[in-house]
Amino acid sequence: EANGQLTFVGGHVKGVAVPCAREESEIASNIVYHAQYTPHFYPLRFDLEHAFYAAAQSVRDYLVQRWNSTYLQFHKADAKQTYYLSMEYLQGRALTNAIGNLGITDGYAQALKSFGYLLEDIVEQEKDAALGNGGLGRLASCFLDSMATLNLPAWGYGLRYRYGLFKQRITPEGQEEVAEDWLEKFSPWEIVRHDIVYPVRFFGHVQINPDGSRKWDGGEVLNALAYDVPIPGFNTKNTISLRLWEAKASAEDFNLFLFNDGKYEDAAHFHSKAQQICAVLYPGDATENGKILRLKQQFFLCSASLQDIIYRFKERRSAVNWDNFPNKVAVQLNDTHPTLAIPELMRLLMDDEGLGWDSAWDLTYKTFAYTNHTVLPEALEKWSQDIMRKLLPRHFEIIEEIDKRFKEMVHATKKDMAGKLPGMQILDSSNPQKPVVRMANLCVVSSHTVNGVAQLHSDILKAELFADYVSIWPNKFQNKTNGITPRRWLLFCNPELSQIITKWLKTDEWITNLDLLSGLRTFADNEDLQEEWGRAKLASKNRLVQYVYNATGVSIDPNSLFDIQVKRIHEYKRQLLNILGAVYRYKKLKEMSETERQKVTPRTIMIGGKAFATYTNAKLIVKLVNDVGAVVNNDPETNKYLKIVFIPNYNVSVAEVLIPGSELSQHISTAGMEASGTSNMKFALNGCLIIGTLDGANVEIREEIGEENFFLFGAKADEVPRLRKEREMGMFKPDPRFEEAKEFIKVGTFGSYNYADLLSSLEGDSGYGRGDYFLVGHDFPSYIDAQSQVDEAYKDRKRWLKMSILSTAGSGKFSSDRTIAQYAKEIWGIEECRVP
Ligand code: NBG
Repeated sequence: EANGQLTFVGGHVKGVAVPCAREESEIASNIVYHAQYTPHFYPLRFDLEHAFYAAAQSVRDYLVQRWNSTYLQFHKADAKQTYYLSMEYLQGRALTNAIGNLGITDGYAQALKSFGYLLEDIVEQEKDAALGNGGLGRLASCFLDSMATLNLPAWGYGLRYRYGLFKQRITPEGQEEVAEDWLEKFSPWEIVRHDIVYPVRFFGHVQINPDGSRKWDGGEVLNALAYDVPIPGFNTKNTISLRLWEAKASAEDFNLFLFNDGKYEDAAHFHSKAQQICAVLYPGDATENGKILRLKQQFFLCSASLQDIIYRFKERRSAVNWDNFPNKVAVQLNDTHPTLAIPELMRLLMDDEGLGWDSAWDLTYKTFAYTNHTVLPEALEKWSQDIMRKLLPRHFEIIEEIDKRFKEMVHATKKDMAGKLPGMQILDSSNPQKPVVRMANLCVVSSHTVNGVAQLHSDILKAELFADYVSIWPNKFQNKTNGITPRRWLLFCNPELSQIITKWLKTDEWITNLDLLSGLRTFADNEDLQEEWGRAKLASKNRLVQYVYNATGVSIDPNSLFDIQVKRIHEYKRQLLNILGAVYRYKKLKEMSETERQKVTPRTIMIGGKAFATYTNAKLIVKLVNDVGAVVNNDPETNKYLKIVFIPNYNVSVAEVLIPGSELSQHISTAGMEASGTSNMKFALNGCLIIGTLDGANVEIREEIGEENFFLFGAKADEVPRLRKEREMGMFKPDPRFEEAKEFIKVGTFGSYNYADLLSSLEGDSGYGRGDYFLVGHDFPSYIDAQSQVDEAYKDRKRWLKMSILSTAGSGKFSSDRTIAQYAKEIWGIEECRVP
């Protein structure tokens, strides 16, 4: 409007109900419309792949209208809004989720059937969007689902990586990484917003104006262009955005003169720089170039998102009163990767908007909150001061000033803590050769709230990593135990079990109020429920049998116990403990007579996960699992009783097949090292029992489902330091079974590859990555004992089914709806803003 206020023009705003087709015929004609009029393929063809794209585009139409209404609703209400900043999102596939959340799954199934296609096959056509690594990225995606479902004014910001997390191929040498081309054709969900573009600068210099104000100038400037992905809530019209930034150079940056002179690469220099930024997630950072590129990525996300947030803040009011900013904006930092948002907001407020330091700092402090997701030292980001100063000269000045003022504050108001400043300050120059910026410290000093992701983890943060800050700001630290969306992780991936739950609870309200699952406890002994429960599990197991066969060529027995460990491969997650246990099991089977073997509970052990491309030991673990499997699975004497399968290319879509079919899952990290874990919640929710340590969210899961339904083993977090010390002092005596398992590998049972290097990480007295830092040897005997208890429990089918029902019944707490409601109330201060 003339006064600059935003209103929507066009047909759909006033009084027009948001349509949502339920009729098969209307859906079918929408699909046909897209096949014909928004074509991306050869004309007059409509095979499975074409049908998927046309179907997805037609779903997007329904979403677009809801999406616009949601934007308008937030705009009109001028509600305080949360912006979730994350370098990672593991969205997976979107079709099942979208039609499920819209409640039009049956309509789509029928419409597609009228073209001769099965919805299940159409769904398989979609690429898995893996713009993330592991738990932290999938958590961000679950959070978006809950924000939309709870009708919260909240959004996600991320980067539109050209290639997602690599595709994992398994060869005789182990893991091979292949670029994952999720945008090979196009993504039917995203909408490019050609008019949402912000400049992002790198390098250059700081110019000091006559009045003392500062301006960052020169260097390289690239544009950030917005791509929006719709995030529909369940059973609501609210549809929020995941805004992903792509880097672009402008046409002026293309040097036509050089091009015509035959200097093609030079001519497109800036275009290639732009392409590098969003090429891949976590580019290798061993070189200085690699480090600069990663920092560029982080800053690119932060700068574009904050400019956009400020734009929207201004758009929603005619006169800007900056004091109001933290009443309208909350920014959540998903780990330290988006930390640069802090100095960037300071810069924008001071240098562009003309605020003084004190006001800018006050607003910044009230705006940001930070979630820590790990205590592992190698994951706590530290950036070289030299690189930071070069790439972001103005931000480096601001960080220096924040650090200086923090130290002054401590000297002035917390004198007793002054001695602790070397560990607390942001800039660490203790090594003059390698001065660094400690990003977690910057986050803690600049955020109003800091949280961990499970109770144990939050306690460790307060007692150890951030203990000194607690003395300064006792109320800054909170816990927000992670959660998972029950839509994707039960309703859609396990329809059989969902139907049974709805039938027995006589309501489907559990889908948005997961605590209601506790109602199943009353029926845990009921034989009819147990029978139905067992049948649903078997159906999922059969689907998994088929999947494993297609993916690996290995046939597995649906009547064996399905035992799964899937997660990123890391020494602290102890896939080595799992495989050593499996090797031990195999050796014992070999030593038994056939009559003895017949009494054994048959097992299928499945291990899956990706190893970081440069993480040598993790890659060796992948190879070892495959080598062990190749021998064990082909041993006619024992392979009725034991199979060991490596599941290649683990990702969100694979998880959706594995988790429903699982009976036992392993969450066996060294206590104190896994911040939370979230797959443990998904497995438990699907009636899978857990063998695990008292680590991360395992502690709370065990509390909720009952200790008698959890196979516990291993050292406790508070014992770990002492055990490491004893080990260093040469006081550790390994259990003979542990030695036996290692020896069985060393003698070449599983091929000619020499695993001495890998196994030596479990030997010697001390050191990170040596001297068994992760206490595999210490926990091995109790692990083997817990596994024997599993075997016994499985023989009693009634008991097992009861435990399985109780696992699901106790999983209510682990809904991301609960987690997000807590963030909204206790950190962000935002409220529901529902599209009528
Ligand atoms: C991971 C932790 C997990 C946790 C997820 C989500 C990082 C840095 N951390 O234990 O390892 O479940 O974050 O909070 O990815």
